[in-house]
Amino acid sequence: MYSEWFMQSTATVPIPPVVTPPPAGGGLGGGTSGKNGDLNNSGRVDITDLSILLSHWGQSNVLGTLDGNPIINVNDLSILLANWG
Ligand SMILES: [Ca+2]
Repeated sequence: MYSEWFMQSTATVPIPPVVTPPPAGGGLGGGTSGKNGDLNNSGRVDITDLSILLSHWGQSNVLGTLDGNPIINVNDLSILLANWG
């Protein structure tokens, strides 16, 4: 019984992919694609960009922000979602 529990507890748990933040100096809004919110310069604003933004939520002066305010908050999220796609 114990060994059964042990085998279950060591089951493989899927690990989410690591999101690489944009390069330092570019800032969250400083992508080269021209789309405000394209944080990874992929040419699209999608779930990856949203993930990057959320991973820096509430932080200040980390990578810059989309709206120019130093704190990453709902204003940055709104800009990102407005440019979605
Ligand atoms: Ca992107």
